[in-house]
Amino acid sequence: MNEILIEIKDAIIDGQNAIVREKVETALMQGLDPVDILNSGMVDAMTEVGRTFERGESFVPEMMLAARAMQSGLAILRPSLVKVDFKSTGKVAICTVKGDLHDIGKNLVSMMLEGAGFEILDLGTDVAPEKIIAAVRESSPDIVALSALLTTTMPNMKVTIDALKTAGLRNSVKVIIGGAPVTEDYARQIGADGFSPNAARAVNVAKRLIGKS
Ligand code: B1M
Repeated sequence: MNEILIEIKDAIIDGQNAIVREKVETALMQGLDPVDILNSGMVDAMTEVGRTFERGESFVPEMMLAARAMQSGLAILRPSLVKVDFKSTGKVAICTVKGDLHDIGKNLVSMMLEGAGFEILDLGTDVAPEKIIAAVRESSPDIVALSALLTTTMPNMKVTIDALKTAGLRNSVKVIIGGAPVTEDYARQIGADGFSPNAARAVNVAKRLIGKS
């Protein structure tokens, strides 16, 4: 792996915000592909943090520091990942479901969708179905995009879809879901319209669902 990508990965794992920002800037100046910086340097770092957490070698504070360092790197990378088209491809209301505070993956999906010309309505993290319903009523998005990182919060995706049905809104929006524990099978089971295992593919799924692929 390119030396600077290793340095970015190590700095994220160590929670070194300033170093991450500086190294991402350097990598961009060196002409590295922003998608490689993201996938090989940054996402790899979070995967490693997850592994050490699982083995009991790191703890929540380390995860938080790494997440913060990842976000500060993403802030530098964002303009290079996102080049918004003039005409909106469609509108997406996106959030992490109720009970779930993980937002790095959701933010990446937002950025990729925004880069593909979608208008993004970011409802944030730990979002209750009622708030999503209110957003659908007020803003009429084409797609509701739900992210969950915990096996304990995944069921809130189904709760949200059921709430949309009860509110009589299910047929007015497409629902796509994703997040580390989520599978295509699960998406089918709970009646979602689409699933993506990563941020890049979420763009194709979203475009296909609204007939823009
Ligand atoms: Co948490 N955490 N965490 N955590 N955390 C995980 C998810 C965990 C797998 C770690 C582990 O044990 N190995 C584990 C979950 C286990 C499980 O459910 N089976 C876990 C746990 C247990 C917890 C707590 C319960 C810990 C505790 O307090 N005891 C707690 C829960 C808090 C809560 O949400 N209520 C907790 C807290 C936290 C922090 C706050 C410290 C921090 C989050 C900070 C933040 O997001 N702002 C954190 C972190 C950083 C992680 C890990 C290390 C990294 C997550 C991440 O950002 N990955 C994570 C371990 C891991 O995933 N390796 C872990 C990078 C990101 C780019 O990937 O989010 O998967 P990801 O997104 C991908 C795809 O999934 C997909 O595209 C993205 C880009 O390709 N995707 C979508 C995501 N959403 C999508 C939506 C789509 C489509 C694709 O369409 C709509």
